[in-house]
Amino acid sequence: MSQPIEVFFWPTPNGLKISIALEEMELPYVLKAVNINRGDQFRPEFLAISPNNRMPAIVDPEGPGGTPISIFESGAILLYLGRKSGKLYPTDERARTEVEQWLVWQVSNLGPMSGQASHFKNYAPKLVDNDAAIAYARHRYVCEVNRLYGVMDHRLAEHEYLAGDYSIADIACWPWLRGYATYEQKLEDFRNLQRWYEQLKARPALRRGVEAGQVLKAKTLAEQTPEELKQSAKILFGQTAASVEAATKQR
Ligand SMILES: N[C@@H](CCC(=O)N[C@@H](CS)C(=O)NCC(=O)O)C(=O)O
Repeated sequence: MSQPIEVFFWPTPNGLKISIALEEMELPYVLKAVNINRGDQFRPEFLAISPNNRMPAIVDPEGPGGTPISIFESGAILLYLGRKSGKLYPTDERARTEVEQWLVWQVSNLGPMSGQASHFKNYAPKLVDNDAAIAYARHRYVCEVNRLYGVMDHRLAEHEYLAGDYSIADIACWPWLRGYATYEQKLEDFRNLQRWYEQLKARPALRRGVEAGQVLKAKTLAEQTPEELKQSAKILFGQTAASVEAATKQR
């Protein structure tokens, strides 16, 4: 039996991509909580494997040549897992390139734009007192997410999945669709996207990946003090180079 892959994880959309992929690929794994609300992403041992102070990251004890490897960035992790398992990432060059296009599209478009849309709806109003600026930013990102849903909807009108067969490209995108209401979108406006979303949601392995994240979060939050919870906005927002510098100096 191979050793489990350690996943440094919090159940946000970027984290869920990895637990879902591991379930789908039937690779053994263990989730290690990186509670980003508590500042775990700045812990020296985490920065050593994820210098961008963002989760997810993985350590595969049985990496290339049988020795450990660590990887950060969800896209790079999905590509690695696809190569390792031989699943959900085709070997044919044309098919592979198609998957890579949609995977890179997700990490550079759908994820960041949805994240900003959520920030200006859910967090900015509690952080700053400037309704006009917030309304502008909120509108800008909600429109961009809407455009991106349109792009996916067109693609899925003619394709069952985003890139050939079900792949790591679909897994990268799906967790970002879960919060469509948070990004102020109506899924029923995008019939093909809705069909794809529901189709994937019915997959047992995908559901197990989501469930594993929820269990870990509940357990970790139960251990967090109310004082720590109050500090989370300060930890998450307004990070600068100095935040990383200060954390790095602890190493
Ligand atoms: N491009 C990165 C983005 C990862 C990312 O943004 N992770 C967030 C949670 S979704 C995080 O770790 N946030 C911690 C923080 O903001 O300090 C990836 O795809 O892995």
